[in-house]
Amino acid sequence: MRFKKYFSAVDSHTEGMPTRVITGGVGVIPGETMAEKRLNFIKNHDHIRKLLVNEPRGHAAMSGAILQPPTRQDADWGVLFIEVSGLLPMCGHGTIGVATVLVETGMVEVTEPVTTVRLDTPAGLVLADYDTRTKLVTIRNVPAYAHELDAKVTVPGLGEITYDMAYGGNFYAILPLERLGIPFDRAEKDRILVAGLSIMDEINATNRPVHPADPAISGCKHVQFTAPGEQGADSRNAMAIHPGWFDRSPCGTGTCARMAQQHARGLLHIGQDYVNESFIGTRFIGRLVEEVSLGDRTAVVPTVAGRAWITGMGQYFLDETDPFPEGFAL
Ligand code: PYC
Repeated sequence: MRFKKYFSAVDSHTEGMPTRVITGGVGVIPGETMAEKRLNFIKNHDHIRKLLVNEPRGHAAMSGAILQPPTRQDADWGVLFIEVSGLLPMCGHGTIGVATVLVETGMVEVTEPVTTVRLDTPAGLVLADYDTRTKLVTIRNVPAYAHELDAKVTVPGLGEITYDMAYGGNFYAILPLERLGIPFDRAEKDRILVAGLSIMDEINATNRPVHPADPAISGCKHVQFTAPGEQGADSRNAMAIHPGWFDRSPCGTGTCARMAQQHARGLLHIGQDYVNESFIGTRFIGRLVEEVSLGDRTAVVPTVAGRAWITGMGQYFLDETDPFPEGFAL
């Protein structure tokens, strides 16, 4: 046996959704900003992502974060978010996982009762307040905005679908699941997923969203099917994600996009809490804290709070004779 690659990681989950935090083995990715490092990684190092998230080391809904030195002086760490669909500009559950790992393993200086971790992400600076009394991590995300309300797309097998497109660190097509006549029920997950993937394909082919301040952020890989909230939640979601899985958490950037959409519709005010529930019943508490400009758009700054738990520490290897150097997906 001889190792070609060797990575160290701290595995965690945020309200059910995994974040494999890669603490060593990747090296420093070239780039003046985290956005540049993300593009460089996509072009030259994507085999590392595949190895770490695909089977047999990962699975079809695997997600992670690669720690990097920050590119800006006001940040503690830089982060690249990896998952089976590629490299995300930002990831909310991943940020909560990274902040928890950094604090609980002592990789940042810890202050009681709240430690603020400043993360340099490809989408911008994100602050994470870790509360040592409750384990609750509250992130202050990059600005979110409603990109288009009541957009229409014709989808084979579904007909004309009306949806809202909103950005919360990634682009989200948002629509009530009821509109497709499918019950909000995990037993229906296969039908929901097929519909979500068809909708995102058509949107990307005909009305691909592009970020107003950063054209490198474009395209829709997430469809947020909503259902009315129950027992104190404002909304529930089945978050269908490319290439074919559901977020297990309520989705941090998806919750931010949902709040921006609700704000644009006059249904959510600055300072109001918004409880978003996942397909497995876990919750994030969101809030919009201020209005800002984003290019030529009006945007909102969201916060999202949730908890993460460390599940293990791992060392992942690639043996030089391994026939699957990038893993595989079934
Ligand atoms: O929490 O932002 C999020 C997220 C994005 C994709 C999966 N989770």
